[in-house]
Amino acid sequence: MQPAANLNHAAVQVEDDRTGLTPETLKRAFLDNLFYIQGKFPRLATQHDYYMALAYTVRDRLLQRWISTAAAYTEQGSRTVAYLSAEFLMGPQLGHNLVNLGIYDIVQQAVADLGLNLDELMEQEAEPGLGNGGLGRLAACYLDSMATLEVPSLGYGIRYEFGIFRQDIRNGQQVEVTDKWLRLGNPWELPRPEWAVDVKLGGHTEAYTDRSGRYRVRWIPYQVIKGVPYDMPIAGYRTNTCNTLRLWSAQAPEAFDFEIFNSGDYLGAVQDKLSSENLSKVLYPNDNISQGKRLRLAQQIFFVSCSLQDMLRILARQGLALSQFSQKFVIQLNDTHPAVTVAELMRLLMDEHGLSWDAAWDITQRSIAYTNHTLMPEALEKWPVDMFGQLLPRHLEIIYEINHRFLEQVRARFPDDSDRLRRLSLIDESGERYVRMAHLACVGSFSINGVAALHTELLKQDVLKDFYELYPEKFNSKTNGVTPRRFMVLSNPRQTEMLNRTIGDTWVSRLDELKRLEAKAEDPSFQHDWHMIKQANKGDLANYMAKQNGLVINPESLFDVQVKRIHEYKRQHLNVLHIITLYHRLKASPNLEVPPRTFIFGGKAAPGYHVAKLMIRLVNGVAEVINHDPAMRDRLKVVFLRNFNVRLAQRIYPAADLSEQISMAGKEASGTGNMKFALNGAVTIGTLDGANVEIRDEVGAENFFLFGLTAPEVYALKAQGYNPWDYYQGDPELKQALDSILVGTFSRGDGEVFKPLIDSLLNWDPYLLLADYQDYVACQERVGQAFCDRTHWTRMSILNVARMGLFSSDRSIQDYCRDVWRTPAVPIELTDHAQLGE
Ligand code: GL7
Repeated sequence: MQPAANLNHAAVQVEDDRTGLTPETLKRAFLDNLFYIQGKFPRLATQHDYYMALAYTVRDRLLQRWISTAAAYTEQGSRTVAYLSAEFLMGPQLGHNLVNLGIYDIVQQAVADLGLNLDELMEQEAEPGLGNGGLGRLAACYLDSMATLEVPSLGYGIRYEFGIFRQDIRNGQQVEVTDKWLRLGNPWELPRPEWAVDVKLGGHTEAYTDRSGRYRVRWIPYQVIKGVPYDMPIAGYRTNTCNTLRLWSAQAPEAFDFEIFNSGDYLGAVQDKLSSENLSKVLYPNDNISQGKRLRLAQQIFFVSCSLQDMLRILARQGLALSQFSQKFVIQLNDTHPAVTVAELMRLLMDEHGLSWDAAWDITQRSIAYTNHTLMPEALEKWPVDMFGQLLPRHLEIIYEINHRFLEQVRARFPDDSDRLRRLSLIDESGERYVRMAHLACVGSFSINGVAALHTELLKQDVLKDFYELYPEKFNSKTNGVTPRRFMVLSNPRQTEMLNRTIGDTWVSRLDELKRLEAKAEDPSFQHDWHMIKQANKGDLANYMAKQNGLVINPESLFDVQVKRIHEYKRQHLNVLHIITLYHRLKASPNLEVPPRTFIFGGKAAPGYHVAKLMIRLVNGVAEVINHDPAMRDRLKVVFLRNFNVRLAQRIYPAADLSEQISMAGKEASGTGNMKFALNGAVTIGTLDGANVEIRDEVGAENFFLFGLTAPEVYALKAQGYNPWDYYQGDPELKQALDSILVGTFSRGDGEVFKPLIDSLLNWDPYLLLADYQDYVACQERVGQAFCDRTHWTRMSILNVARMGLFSSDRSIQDYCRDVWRTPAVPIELTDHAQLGE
């Protein structure tokens, strides 16, 4: 270990402008940054310049904590969680950092004193949309909770140049626009080129004998790519901890390939550079679908290899031996996207650091834990063996060897069970041969967890049954959670203020304390205030919808909301069938007593997922008809909000009355939007799927609108032979709804547009919409009646919030720490920077 340079005499006197939290200091720092970082003065400055000046002001305060944190971890050699994820859906940083630093109000005031508006400045930030949906957002919530709980952690992922596409709606259809989030610069990252590493791809391997006569393998790659880390500070809520999210950006190792360059092929050399940089260019926009593209596999090995090499560097820097790797780090695999970790860690330890197979395997298995996030068969990653071997020849050899040893063990435990061997093998040999990434993750890790109680049970009984029989002790369940800092404090200031006034403000980091609200659920004046807050939030969203969609929305109407990725299993089209039914009923009986409703949708469809895109088109087609029907004015409105992202989500949850969580039971692993809605006082209509089950247990069956088949009923119905046609023929309202779509009522008379969607429902209906339709519509009638009794509804809303304490990501992280990671908290003291030179 090289000694730290003695900077003592040169220690920078950190002056108050970088760390101070008084309004005066903040204002001075802000102007200083405007002049000396943005190089602007007020007359020339844009709103974006002001945003940048403020962001740097906040960043300085983060860096003070960050440096103290890094110093403490380095000195103490603290056990660290390495959270590996292909996605981190971070959302805008400015507001969230202000909340966690506890300076939101002071900064709002300071900015106002300068004649600026904090909300407007926050609008300037391009959000880092480096994820698709729940899986990526969960990773972001977990970083927040790890920092808040003072758990040493490093998030590792990819710095995609283009995050999830921006969604435009033209003629009722989704249009994708590239997300150039880095265009105006990113004040929340620090490039660390000095910690760049090389990643090999392609080529072939050679065996050789080393000087001590041992068999070794060397890998001669076709291509080498440089990974450059960019660090983002992750501040805990009112702690001094500031952890790191380290995202890797791909670069060519040299500006030119000199061999090609010397041969005169200048453009070819530059071409090579471009192709290297493609690696971190764009996020694959699929949610719960695996695409099996070579570039995607290259992205996975890229960030996994960079991250593992980085951990080995840190280990060495702290003077620890390789054998101490699993004491220093626990690696959590966020789904199978980083599962190649198992083979890459083996390779690094054996080929690059000279360990034996057994020593390397021991370290690998002790260090890795795997979270499964899906039961969808099309999301389970598998790579054609040929493609895998061409890109990662050495890893394929290692996987074959792991498989060989693994199947030996299975054979010993279950003799004469070749069927079981076939099912468990890391290689799928039923047709074209594939590497099964979930199997690799299961064999290579000490812990396997699902993300909600039901999901874990289904993993044990079905998807990972054979692994459960083999390693029951590895399995555990960790119900997801969400951060109350972003999804309550930041997004719903009115409700936050009322909670603080009623039960104090400690609930923000101990969400169980919301329980104390229960005492207020019957209090008429509390109920009145609670209702007024919801109305004010709905008024804000109504204004936004007026601007975005040009619609006049009645804030008194029931806001019935479904926002999430568009997917057949999530069944947005079941929601639409209910809307059409209600529309037909109102047309037939204009005096029908139902409360006015505003149906709100939002969500992106994967660009290649045609049926999902048709579902968006259907929502917009129904909206066009209903919103233009004078008879529906003041009764029904349908709104599709474009470009659902973290920022828009924060506007929507606080304004929702009803949360739609209507996936077919057994398909949604957990869901996390369900939690965000309930924490903002929305009541759920939902199936017994994912975390809905636990949410209902917590809030009480009487405060939850349950409908639909259960997971066992779904399996039974499918086993007995499901025929959607029977339901179509047997229910006149259902038939009328489907027929109206088919004849073009919602596509300007064009009967072709929605034919694929309806054909699929009538002939196959894999997600049992038709089977659940009647119960759903009946349940929606009960929702409508309940909403008309304001006292009753408000009471349900209060009790939902009061009983949602379990669903904080802090609780999830505590569970991981206790059962899986065994990482003690490391409190951080703010250090005097002059001392850090010693
Ligand atoms: C998901 C699940 O679909 C979702 O139910 C879960 O809440 C989330 C986080 O655990 O993970 N799995 C998955 O592949 N995506 C998800 O959102 C994309």
